[in-house]
Amino acid sequence: MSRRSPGAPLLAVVLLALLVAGPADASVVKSGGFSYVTKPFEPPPNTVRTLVAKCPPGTHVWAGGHYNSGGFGESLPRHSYPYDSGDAGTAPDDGWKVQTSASEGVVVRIYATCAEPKPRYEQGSLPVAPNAQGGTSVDCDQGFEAVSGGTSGNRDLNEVKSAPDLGFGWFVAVDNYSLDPETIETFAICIRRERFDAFDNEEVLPRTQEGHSVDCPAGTRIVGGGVGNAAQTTDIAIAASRPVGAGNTGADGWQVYLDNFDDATTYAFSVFATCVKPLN
Ligand SMILES: [Ca+2]
Ligand SMILES: [Ca+2]
Repeated sequence: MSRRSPGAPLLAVVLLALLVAGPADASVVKSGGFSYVTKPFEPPPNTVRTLVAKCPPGTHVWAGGHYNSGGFGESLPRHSYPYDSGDAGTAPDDGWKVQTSASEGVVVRIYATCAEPKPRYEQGSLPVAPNAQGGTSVDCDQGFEAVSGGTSGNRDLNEVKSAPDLGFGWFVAVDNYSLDPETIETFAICIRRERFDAFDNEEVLPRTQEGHSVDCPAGTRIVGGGVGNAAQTTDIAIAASRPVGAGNTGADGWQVYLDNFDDATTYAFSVFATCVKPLN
């Protein structure tokens, strides 16, 4: 990624240190009652891997995301979602997984926003026709707000939209590159407290990668985020979608990079951050 958010120089130094050391253990930044986990990987080139950032013991996942050091077309994330481990029960509260591929030498970072209060996890399924895009909202119960969401499933489909919807849920969409109908799993993570949003618009030109970030409102902390766009065909990939500035109060937010594979069409996109007041 060639562009960084204004708040990124310190982060860049930290990332550089990690790069010099090579992929290492997860780092955890604590702020406002949240544990922000970052786990770096250097996956084998051009194979699809599922990479994991685990929440610390005693915490549950509220959101997650991914970033990579590659440029246009050098990484193709398929799905980004909360997962369940071998703990008691089946709640996908244990951390964040991202299914992705990357070119040689590309470092991929997986992010998880974790906290002691346990959110409510809503799940659904979405059938998608061959060579088409399918989308759906995953609703939260009345009185809850969605702070994040995602999809999991076949590697021939990739997530292209993931954002708060106009109601009480989270909207996700995937492009199905396969010749078969496929069904994916969908997720929304819902909380019973007030959500503060930030969003802004950007454009991605044909055959390029574009990034954009938004900051949380003053007095709030980043939880999750995502991206909406009007691309209706298999033109777009979410190259990165991640929290930035976590622990840096007043300069935290969400960052998205999109790859536009179309030869002619410029697509507008919206970057969203979901933020809450500190938990403690
Ligand atoms: Ca679990
Ligand atoms: Ca379990």
